[in-house]
Amino acid sequence: MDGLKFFFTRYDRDCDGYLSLSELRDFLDDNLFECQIGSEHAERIMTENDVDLDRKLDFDDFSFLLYAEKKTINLFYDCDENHDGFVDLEELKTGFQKLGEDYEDDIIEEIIYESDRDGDGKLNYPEFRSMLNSI
Ligand SMILES: [Ca+2]
Ligand SMILES: [Ca+2]
Ligand SMILES: [Ca+2]
Repeated sequence: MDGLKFFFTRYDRDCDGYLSLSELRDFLDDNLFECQIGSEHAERIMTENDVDLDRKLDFDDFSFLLYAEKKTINLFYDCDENHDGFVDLEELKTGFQKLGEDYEDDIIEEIIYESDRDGDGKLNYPEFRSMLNSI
């Protein structure tokens, strides 16, 4: 499983392998990519990407939609070792080590603190994304 698949599975609540309009709305409401596309655009996004007109998005459609985010999503997924949807201190430390950067705990704490907007001590996807943009 890769990062995109992970996100897709999280929003495919009834596990039928498709995002329905309401599942797509939830996805847009979470605004993971801070792209300013709110759920009011769900209909349009569905129409633009729903090639076979069954009013559902399959994984290929979803991958196409998120093509530009793919790298960041996979990096997040690699760091989030226990796949709970958050990157915590240990996971971020290991993530940096994989990239050849060995930081002390207090540096990692600092990095998390800078980007941890909801103050829960770990990074969700939007926080992780802004962290990458800031280093
Ligand atoms: Ca579904
Ligand atoms: Ca985690
Ligand atoms: Ca957080």
